[in-house]
Amino acid sequence: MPHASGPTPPGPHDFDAVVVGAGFAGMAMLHRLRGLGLSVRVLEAAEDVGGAWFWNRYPGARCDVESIQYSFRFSDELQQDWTWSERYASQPELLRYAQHVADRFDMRKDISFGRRVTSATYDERALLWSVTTDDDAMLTARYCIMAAGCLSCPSRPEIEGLQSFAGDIYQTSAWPRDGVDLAGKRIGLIGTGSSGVQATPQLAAQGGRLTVFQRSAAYAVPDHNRGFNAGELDEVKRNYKTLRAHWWNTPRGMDLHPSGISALEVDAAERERMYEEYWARGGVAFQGVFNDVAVNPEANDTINAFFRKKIREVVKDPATAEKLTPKHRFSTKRLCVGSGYYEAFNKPNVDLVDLRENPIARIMPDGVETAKSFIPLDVLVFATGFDAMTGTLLRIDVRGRGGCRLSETWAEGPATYLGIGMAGFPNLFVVAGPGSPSVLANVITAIEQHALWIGDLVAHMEKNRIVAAEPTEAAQAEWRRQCDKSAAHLLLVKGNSWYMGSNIPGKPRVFMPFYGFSDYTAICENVQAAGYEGFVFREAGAKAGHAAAGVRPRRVDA
Ligand code: NA7
Repeated sequence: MPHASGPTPPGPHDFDAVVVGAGFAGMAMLHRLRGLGLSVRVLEAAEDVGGAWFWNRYPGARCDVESIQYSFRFSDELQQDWTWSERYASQPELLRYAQHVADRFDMRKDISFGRRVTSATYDERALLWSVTTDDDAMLTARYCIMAAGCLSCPSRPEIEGLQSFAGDIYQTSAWPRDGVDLAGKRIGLIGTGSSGVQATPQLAAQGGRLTVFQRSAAYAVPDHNRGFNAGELDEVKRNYKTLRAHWWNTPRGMDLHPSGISALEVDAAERERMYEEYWARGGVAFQGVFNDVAVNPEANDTINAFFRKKIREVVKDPATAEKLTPKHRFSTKRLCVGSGYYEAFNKPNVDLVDLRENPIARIMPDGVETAKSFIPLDVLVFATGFDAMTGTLLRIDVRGRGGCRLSETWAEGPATYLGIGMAGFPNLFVVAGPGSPSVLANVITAIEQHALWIGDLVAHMEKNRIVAAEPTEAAQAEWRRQCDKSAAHLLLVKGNSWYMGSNIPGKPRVFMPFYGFSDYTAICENVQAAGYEGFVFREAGAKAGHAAAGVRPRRVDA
């Protein structure tokens, strides 16, 4: 770990740290940094905490990780007091949980709501970050922590005539706070990823007509959601410490009940029995069924065939069943979880448009014209996903040393070290972003690991009078190779998904996360044990600090 001395201590500043985003990542960072005795200001675009669970209020929105696992572990009192009502928590319950955490730890006093960060600029002389928001306010801080989420920059395709649509347009990821009255409406739903799959049965139940526009068919497993049996939660709470330690040491930071066996080492009857067993278990744990379905094309063929069979069993019309059968390999996109998806297409008021054979030609004021027909609509719902992992950070004008722009250094894809730091951007740290397990793990667990690690790094800097830390270019380049290597065996990297940037036209095709939570935590621990190998530290010089150039910025108050 090279040390360079020389810079003076930071000039006068508003806060020790600014955190961008008050979702679970921002809250975890606030808690951690406050625990170090630092002054922290969190800037949040929404009017409340919750991040993804504040915005994604579409009918049917629900977490695909079990609630007992999708929750913070940093406070035993918190996990003992909070009682989940369902195996998979709905959006309203998750939002209540986020609000409970904010209240319980008195977080709101350090959060400014309704302020979207527009730029973050590093002042090399003052060793400070200047962060501006969309109301033209600015604050300065020694550390800038980006906790803005991986799935928080919505993507809506440009379709000819969209502006002319006279009905209502909604996006699943920006659903109106007070809900929408869709009773009896003719609804067009575009997109059949996780959100579209969860929304479909709910929209179909509104009594009107639902037309689902599908580009890629979904692999959708039932969640078999339910309340908890008597004593079930008590048992979990009694064993939380052991359970959390076990989940922490898994490749996904959660329990997928892996069978540990190959789909090819059992005969067809046993394979079928196991698929049915894991189907009955439901949820993302379905992926634990065999250890090679996400890796080996031959094993993968068997799971594709199982889905084909399942869809045919459920969907009565064979032509619709065929359209609903995915043509891409299982695991090359994120597995969708939700109940009643395939069943919805048996309802007389639900239609499916396969956009591969019948693309949208244009949107008209009163509906959608496809290559083959016209579909009259009152409402259009976009469930078309996000500019994932990089979109949120890149819409902030981030400038580091020498004025270098993040948008330029990431032009070929995200470049980070451990997914946490970036060369050229001292003291800017990212929580659960690109280059880390984040979206390929239980994201709350991934967030907590980052909050701990970044907190330790900051504590080390404070203790040793280190005023600036950033990774070397070499460490960053090597990390790119490590990220690619982590996933090289997965079929995921051969497919088209938002993990690869494929859903956004013109986005570089790069595997953006790191695969393997437990491998990742081990690497982070080694880096830390080696004195933060890969980072360059700058220690405070002897001279007194000097003020930031220019006018002193207006302070951002709560
Ligand atoms: P996803 O999973 O990215 O799904 C988006 C869906 O929208 C997917 O079916 C896309 O088809 C479809 N899409 C995207 N662009 C178009 C256009 N131009 N025309 C038609 N269809 C389109 O986003 P979600 O919100 O469902 O889920 C995101 C994550 O949030 C999810 O993984 C959970 O973690 C929560 P495609 O597959 O690209 O052919």
